[in-house]
Amino acid sequence: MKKLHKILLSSTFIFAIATVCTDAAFAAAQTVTLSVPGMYCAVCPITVRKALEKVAGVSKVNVSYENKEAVVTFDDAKTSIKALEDATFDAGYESKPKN
Ligand SMILES: [Cu+2]
Repeated sequence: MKKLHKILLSSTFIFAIATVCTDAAFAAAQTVTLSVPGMYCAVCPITVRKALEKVAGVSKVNVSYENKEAVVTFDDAKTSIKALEDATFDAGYESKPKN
């Protein structure tokens, strides 16, 4: 019984470490480059930028009209690439992550 107790304790310990590491990974800032092909004039990038900045968890947005892309830094514990795509779509611009 004593041995089993020890095993349970150590697995709890490992689980605790794994949980801490997972949480830290989830809190990491991610950067994604979204292709936004629908931008057709100098005002479009401003609209796209404002739409992305409204998303909770987004910390930085850089939109290039010339490259037709938006570089977004976000907390992936608070938002997702899908949510970013939805935000630009709602503003009238389709976007998808570039690779
Ligand atoms: Cu425009």
